[in-house]
Amino acid sequence: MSVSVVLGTQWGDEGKGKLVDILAAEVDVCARCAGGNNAGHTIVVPIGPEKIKTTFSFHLLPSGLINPKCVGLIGNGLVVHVPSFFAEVDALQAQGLDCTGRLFISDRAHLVFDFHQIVDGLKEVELGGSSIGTTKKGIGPAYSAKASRSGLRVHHLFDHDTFAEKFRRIVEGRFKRYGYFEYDTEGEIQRYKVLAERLKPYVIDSVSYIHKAIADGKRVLVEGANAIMLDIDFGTYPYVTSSQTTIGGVCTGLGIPPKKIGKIIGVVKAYTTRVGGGPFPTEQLNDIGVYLQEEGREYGTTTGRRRRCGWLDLVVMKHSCLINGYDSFNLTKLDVLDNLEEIKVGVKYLVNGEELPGFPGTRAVFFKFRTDTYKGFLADLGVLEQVEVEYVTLPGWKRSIASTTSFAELPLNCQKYVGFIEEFLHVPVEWIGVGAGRESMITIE
Ligand code: 2SA
Ligand code: GDP
Ligand code: MG
Repeated sequence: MSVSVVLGTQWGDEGKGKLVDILAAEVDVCARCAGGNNAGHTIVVPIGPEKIKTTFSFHLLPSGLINPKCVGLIGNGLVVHVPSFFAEVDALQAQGLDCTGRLFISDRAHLVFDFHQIVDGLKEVELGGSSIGTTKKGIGPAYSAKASRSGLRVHHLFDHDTFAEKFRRIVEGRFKRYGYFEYDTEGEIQRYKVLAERLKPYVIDSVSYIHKAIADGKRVLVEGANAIMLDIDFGTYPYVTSSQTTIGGVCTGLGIPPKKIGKIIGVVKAYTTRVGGGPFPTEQLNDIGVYLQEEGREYGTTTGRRRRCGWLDLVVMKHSCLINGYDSFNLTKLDVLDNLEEIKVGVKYLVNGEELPGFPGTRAVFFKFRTDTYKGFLADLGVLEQVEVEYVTLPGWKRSIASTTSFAELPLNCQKYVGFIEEFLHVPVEWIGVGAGRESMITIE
């Protein structure tokens, strides 16, 4: 089957970009299906004859573009901030990566404007103490406009008069809702007239394009952005992003039927991180959290924010497997655990001493909670804030695995850690990340 998919299995930043970059050596098209430039993928690759370690940061563009033969496709499911798109194209060009003629955007993708970003910030202020902790890239407001059928899509840029008229109306609507904020509406309209000309060569009917690629036997790799726990349906709503970051989003975000999808690969960080607000049952607000944050260099690729850190949560992972149906895993950042005496893994959620049968919301259960009359955990976030996590403690391996190139070379306790995850989730680990560089990846045949 010619379509493979790489998805985040936790709260994002598992290291999807690095695997996509490696797999892109063997693919013809690398496509994004959801999200926008809220995503952040950092890839470290040796460049040129001197093999100078170079770091690339991708936000909106597909990470497969580092392979010069790979075409990048931004599907209909994305929201695109055009100035940021060009900023990324230019930054890659400055690093020697030319995307000319091999980067395309769907005519159906929705547009994110600066006013969406302003509104994103205003909405966060309105939420006060319960703010989401968004990236303030305008993602939520742009997807809200899409859902309420008032959004502007890429194709609208090519009918300037109609675009200008709709744009003015939309901005007026935002002023009515949020009060007047400083915004040069007419200046923006003119700016987009110029941007539209520059964007023209990138815009295609992405649905026909991807179907032709599949029919021609081209190998397509779909790069997931964010991750299941940030999915608008299956994540920790409302502390989620506004797109479908799960397997369904691959079909709706590119216009391909499920039967065309072959392999589904889940990227799992050897511990857990989360950026922004919301429940995080295995979070470690102690020395362990600080250790993971520092050893793992856990800072947001897009915003530079510190990521919250905790142990691997296999209850989350079970939920993740159920929704996305992974064929195999890439376990990443295993090297970050090198110096730990012992490593904990969350295996059960308990409420009032009783075990939940799964991640809240995966199965309706009826328990006594808060009051006798409250009838079910369902997907109530309040439950997640109350759960007590039961851990299994595994011994650490206390040596560096950074230069390991095969599974057999890994210390026995490290192999056991990998085996524990595989057995618990019934999904094989196919790759193991032991460092940030492209070369630091063990493939298990
Ligand atoms: P938004 O901006 O509306 O999508 O934010 C909603 C929630 O989704 C989270 N979110 C992310 N979580 C992890 N990584 C993301 N990408 C960047 C990275 C983040 C960064 O790779 O490091 O640089 O801060 C990402 N994008 C969105 C966000 O924290 C909110 O909880
Ligand atoms: P993504 O959003 O899933 O693509 O992940 P990010 O790029 O936002 O965050 C992952 C970070 O971990 C990046 O800085 C990567 O360079 C780094 N990384 C990826 N895999 C590994 C690994 O196996 N070991 C270490 N130490 N770093 C890794
Ligand atoms: Mg990221």
